[in-house]
Amino acid sequence: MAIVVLLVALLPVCLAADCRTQPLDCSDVYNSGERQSGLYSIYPSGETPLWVYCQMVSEGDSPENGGWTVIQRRLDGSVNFYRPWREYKRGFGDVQGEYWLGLESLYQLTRSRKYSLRVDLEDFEGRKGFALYSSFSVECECSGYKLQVSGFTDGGAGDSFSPHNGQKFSTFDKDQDTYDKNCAKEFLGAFWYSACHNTNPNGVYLWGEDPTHHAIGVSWYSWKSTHAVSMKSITLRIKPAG
Ligand SMILES: [Ca+2]
Repeated sequence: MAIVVLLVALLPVCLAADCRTQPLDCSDVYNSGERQSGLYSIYPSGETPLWVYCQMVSEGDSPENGGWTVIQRRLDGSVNFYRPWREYKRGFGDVQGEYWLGLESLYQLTRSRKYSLRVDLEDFEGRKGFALYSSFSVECECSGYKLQVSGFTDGGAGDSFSPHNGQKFSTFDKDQDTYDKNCAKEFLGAFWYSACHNTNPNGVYLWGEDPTHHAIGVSWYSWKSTHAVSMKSITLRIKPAG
């Protein structure tokens, strides 16, 4: 009996996932009372801190407020996004500017909670649009960091992400697409390419419309009906669903 009592005493007070003391993502930071968008540490893997940009408040649209974790951002072409697998796996860039959070962190986050995804776009004429997805997750590296995305809501930009549902992630040095060539090399990016893309968020930062090299820019086809127009900015951010 004494042993049983001792074992019970040694158990954590709470076994539920929400007993964590460190924030898993920006929604935890938000729920702790922070309302200022900016840089915060989160703990997707439970131990190692990761700096990210937390977008606490959206422009005017109150239902969208509440601690978004930015997982990808392009703003000004200051960071090179044509990088190998190991970089896309661990993440790169400047969390105050352009960056990619990292596939392993995306896997760790989305295996812990159910997330929604929002993609915000702005062109060089100042026009804005977005796309919202009620479900977003990334499978393990053992599955090629396969993408699961669904539940589209149109924010004026149309749906260029759902066509990539079910695809594995590809970089120029790891071809997991469904094309007989290498999509990452063809279109100078890294993405959940099929054969090949409806959007190229990690493509070449072009300064607006440039049809010189087909579909290498940061395009979102359903908004512009062409791959020749590259975005001024694109942000991918996630928040626990519901
Ligand atoms: Ca291929």
